[in-house]
Amino acid sequence: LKTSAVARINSAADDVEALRVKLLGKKGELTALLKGMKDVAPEERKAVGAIGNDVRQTITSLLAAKKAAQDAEKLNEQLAAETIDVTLPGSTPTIGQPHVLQQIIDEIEQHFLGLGFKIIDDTVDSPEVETDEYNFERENLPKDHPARDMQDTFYITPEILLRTQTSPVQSRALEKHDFSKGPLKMIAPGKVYRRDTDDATHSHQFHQVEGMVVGENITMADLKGTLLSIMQELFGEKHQIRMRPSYFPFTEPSVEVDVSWNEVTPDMSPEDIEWIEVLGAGMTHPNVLRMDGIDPDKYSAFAFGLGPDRFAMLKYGVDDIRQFYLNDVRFLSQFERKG
Ligand code: FA5
Repeated sequence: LKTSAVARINSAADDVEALRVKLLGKKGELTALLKGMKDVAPEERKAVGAIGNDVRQTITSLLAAKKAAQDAEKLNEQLAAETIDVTLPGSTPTIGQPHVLQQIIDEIEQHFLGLGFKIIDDTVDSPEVETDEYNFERENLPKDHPARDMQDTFYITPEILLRTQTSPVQSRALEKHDFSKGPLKMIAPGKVYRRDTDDATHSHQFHQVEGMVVGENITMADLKGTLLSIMQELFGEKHQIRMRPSYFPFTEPSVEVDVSWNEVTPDMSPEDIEWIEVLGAGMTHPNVLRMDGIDPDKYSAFAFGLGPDRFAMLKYGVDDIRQFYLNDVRFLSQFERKG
């Protein structure tokens, strides 16, 4: 048995375990042989038993060695098969990027941080679910004010609504501001909602960036300079801005701001400039300051509300605002963040 077992183990192709069962298992060949012990004369049993043990040990260690050799061979084969061929062309993994609207908002934030503005934390002081009081009343829009119709509103209860503008953040920021530490200079980016019918330039959900500066001797010139700086940052030095008289209940005077779509050069006549409206702004109404506990004789303020969705449309030539909200990767992947 020993001789034949050694030969069989050496030539075993793969299933060492099956061979072990065959040789040493309960119904195996060695067991069968040892069953014959009962016929062996008692004085020879010891010697025969020793031979049996020797055979078992030899077979066991040979099987173990064979198994180890086979495992090593398998491992080598696997390693050879898994070797990376560095000469094969690589496949580029898809890497995500911030949404194009977030990119515009980031650019606006960076610009205003550079001007010393603070950004209002939109998780704490800039709620999307607002009260009628902050969204309208504190913005000089009492319940029966006709200008409420300018912004069609999603009401949750008669007093709670989805904010139609980021302007309520003005009051929330003012409440927390300590004027002994200097003027308030803030921006507040965020989402707003209106019951507008969606079309190419209107979405029922869009973004605004509110801005406000409150301090002593703040003038319309400060407002104009601030808006000019952000427009030129986003659209380039050669673009002009134009302020047109407008109406908002919370600012007096109020303006709407156009940015020149084409670049303006000294030799151009005014008729050649193409203007596009991008935001609303003005000098904060004394009523608003008073409701926020600020003395309008001591302080003056300007505020603006700009629409990053419209900015992105202009900047990238997107002709339908709904594209921003469809989450089509083919569309969004065009706007790779630069730098
Ligand atoms: C306001 O919401 C005022 N709160 C802005 C303001 C703030 C004025 C502070 C004065 C002082 P208006 O409704 O015009 O204003 O909206 C401002 C900007 O939001 C618009 O210029 C436009 O860029 C954008 N916008 C308005 N409605 C939509 C809409 N349905 N879809 C996309 N963008 C919109």
